[in-house]
Amino acid sequence: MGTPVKVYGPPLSTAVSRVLACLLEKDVPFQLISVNMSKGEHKKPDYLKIQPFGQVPAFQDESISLFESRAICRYICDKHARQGNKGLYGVNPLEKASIDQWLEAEGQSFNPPSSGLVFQLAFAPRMKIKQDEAIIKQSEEKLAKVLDVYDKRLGETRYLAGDEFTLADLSHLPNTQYLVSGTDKGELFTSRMNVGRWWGEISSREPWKKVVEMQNTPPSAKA
Ligand SMILES: N[C@@H](CCC(=O)N[C@@H](CS)C(=O)NCC(=O)O)C(=O)O
Repeated sequence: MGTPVKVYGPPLSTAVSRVLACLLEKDVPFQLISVNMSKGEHKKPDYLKIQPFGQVPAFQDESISLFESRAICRYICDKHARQGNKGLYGVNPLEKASIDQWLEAEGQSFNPPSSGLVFQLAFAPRMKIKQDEAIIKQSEEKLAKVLDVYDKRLGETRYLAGDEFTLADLSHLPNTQYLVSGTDKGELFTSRMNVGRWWGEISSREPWKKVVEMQNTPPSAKA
């Protein structure tokens, strides 16, 4: 077995947790490297060499450093196509096209309103930042429209890209976890029959449960 890949950033970050979920689905050993964001470590020159935007996660494997959680997940799946969950990123161009389409839908349509809500409702109070009611209202309305499309799709197929769990579903886990478990907006998901069924299925997968466990383990309790 080679050297474990390195993931920089806290599991509480949605983008970091996306990469962790992918690594666990693919059975890829990793080393999680702490980046203390409250001390601004993600803006320090050494860190900016591997993540020039000063965000988490950053990722290193062999000679490559990567940023952007969805690009990192695609790389992990391509490199380790034959291990762990082998169908996570599809096994042929047709499957990959559908997975990529729904991954893009997540990044372009689902993520903007859902991450807006996560920030306003879950992070702003912890950071003692005043919540912006206009952003909350606008994000909720936008997310509801996206989830109507998802509900129709998930009435036709078990998962977004077809009948198997893929990277497209996985990529929705981080924001949805916060909204369902940490805010009063969970009904956006659970009140929609097919979206609610889908959320129940994707959030009960062992790799994701492990990520949630990591999020709930205080840094001091980690080995
Ligand atoms: N599109 C990026 C987003 C990364 C991102 O927004 N990370 C947040 C934490 S979830 C962050 O580092 N925020 C601190 C900052 O922007 O200064 C990805 O998916 O990796």
